[in-house]
Amino acid sequence: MKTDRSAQLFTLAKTLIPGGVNSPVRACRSVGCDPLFVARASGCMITDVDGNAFIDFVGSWGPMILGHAHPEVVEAICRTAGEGTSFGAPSPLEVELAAQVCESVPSLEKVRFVNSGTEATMSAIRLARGYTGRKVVVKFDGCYHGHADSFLVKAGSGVITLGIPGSPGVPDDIVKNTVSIPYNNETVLEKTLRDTSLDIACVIVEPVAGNMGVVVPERNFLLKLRELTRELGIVLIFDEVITGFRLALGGAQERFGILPDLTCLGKIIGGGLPVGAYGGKREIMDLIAPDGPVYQAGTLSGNPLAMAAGLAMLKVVRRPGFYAELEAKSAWFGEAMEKIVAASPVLAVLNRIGSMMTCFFTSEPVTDFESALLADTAVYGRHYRQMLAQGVWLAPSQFEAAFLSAAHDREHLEKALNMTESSFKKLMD
Ligand code: KE4
Repeated sequence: MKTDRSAQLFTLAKTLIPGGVNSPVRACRSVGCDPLFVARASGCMITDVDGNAFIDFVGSWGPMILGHAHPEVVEAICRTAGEGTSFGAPSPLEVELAAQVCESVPSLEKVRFVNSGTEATMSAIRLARGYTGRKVVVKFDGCYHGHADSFLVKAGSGVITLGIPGSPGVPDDIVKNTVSIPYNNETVLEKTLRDTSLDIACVIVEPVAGNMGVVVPERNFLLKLRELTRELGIVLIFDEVITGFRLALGGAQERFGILPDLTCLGKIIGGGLPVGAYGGKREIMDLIAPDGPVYQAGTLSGNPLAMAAGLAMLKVVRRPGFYAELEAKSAWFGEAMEKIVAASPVLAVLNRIGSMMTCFFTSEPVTDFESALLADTAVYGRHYRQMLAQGVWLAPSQFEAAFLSAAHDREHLEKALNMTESSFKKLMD
C-alpha cells in the first residue's frame, strides 16, 4: 500500500503539532505504525491522501452514525454557512436543537450547548458541586470523560492506550477530589458512596463504557447506582457522549430505563461538527449562569453550523425504523463476528451492544478495567495492521469501540468479515 504522501505530511506535522496529531490516540503509537492522513470520506468509506480506500469502523470515534458526508447534513451546513458562520448571539437553530434534544432524551428538561464532550462533562461536575455544595467526584476505572483535570485519574481512551499513569500537570489537590472505583462492582460502589468521610457531589459514569473498549454494565449495576445516589442526595451524571443517540434515540437511559440527574452529550448531536451538551433536571440546570451562580460560557457555543448539522442528523435518526434497522444489522454483524471468534484458535472475546463493539484479544470475559487490561495489545496491533493492509480502518487502540453506521451495507460488512477471518488466520502464523 502506497503511503508516501501520508509519510511526508506526518514528517512535517511532527515539526508543528505535538506528535503530529491533534489528539493523541490518532498517532497510532499503540498499534505500531504511523498514521495515515485522510483526504475524504463518504458513507462507510474513508480515503487517505495516497488514494487508499478503507471501510471505516471508527466513524470519527462515534459521531458518524449516518456515515460520512451524509447529503442532508452537508446540505444543511452549506446552506447555513451562507447566512453567516457565528454570531455570538442567540439564533433560532439552537432553540430548535435544544427542543429536539430535550424531547428525545428522557431525563432532559433543560440543556446547554458547548463545543466538546470534555466541556460538557467538566461543566456537569462543576454544576453538581455547585448544586450540592460538596467536592468529591466519583468515576469508574477505565472510563474516560474527556481531558479536564478532574477526570485524568485511571482514565480510559488515549490515557490507557498510551499507558499514561494519570497526567502530569494535574495538581494533587484536584486529584484528591476524584475517587475512581471499579466498573460493575456493586460492593465497592455501595461501600464508597456510603463512606461518610467522602464529601461526594456526584458520580459520573459511562452507562455503557466505550473507553476501555466496550464494557456493558452488568444487570443491576446502573440500577444500584441510581438507587444509592438518589438515597444519598448524590447527583448521578450519565456521560452519554458516545451512547447518546447511538444506543437509542434517547441513548442508554432510554435503552435501560434508568434516568440520571444530568446527562452529557457530544459526538452524534453535532453531526460531525464540534458540539457537546449537558442537561437535566430544571431544578439543577437553573443554577447555571445567567440564571444562577454556576459559571460556564463559550464563544462558539450553539454555533449555527453545528446546530444545523445536528438538526439534519436528528431529522434522519428520528425517521421510523432508523434504530431498528441499525440494531438488526449490528446483531447480524455481531453474530457473524462471534462465529469467527469461536471458530478461530485466536484468544478473543467480543463485547457488543447495539452498533458499538470491541474485539478484545484475551481468553477472559471483559467486564471492567482490570480484565480489559489483560487483553494482548501486541496481538491487537498486528490485527490492526493486517486489517488496514486489507482495506479496513479500525480504531488504533485495543481500548476503543468500533462503530457501525447506517451507511455500512451488507456488501461492505461481508467484506470486513472475510478480512477479519483471514487476519485471524494470519495471527496464528
Ligand atoms: P471530546 O472532548 O473528545 O469531544 O469528548 C470527551 C469524551 C467524553 N466522554 C466520553 C464517553 C468520550 O468517549 C469522550 C471522547 N471519546 C474519545 C474516544 N473514545 C475521543 C477520541 C480522542 O480523544 O481523540
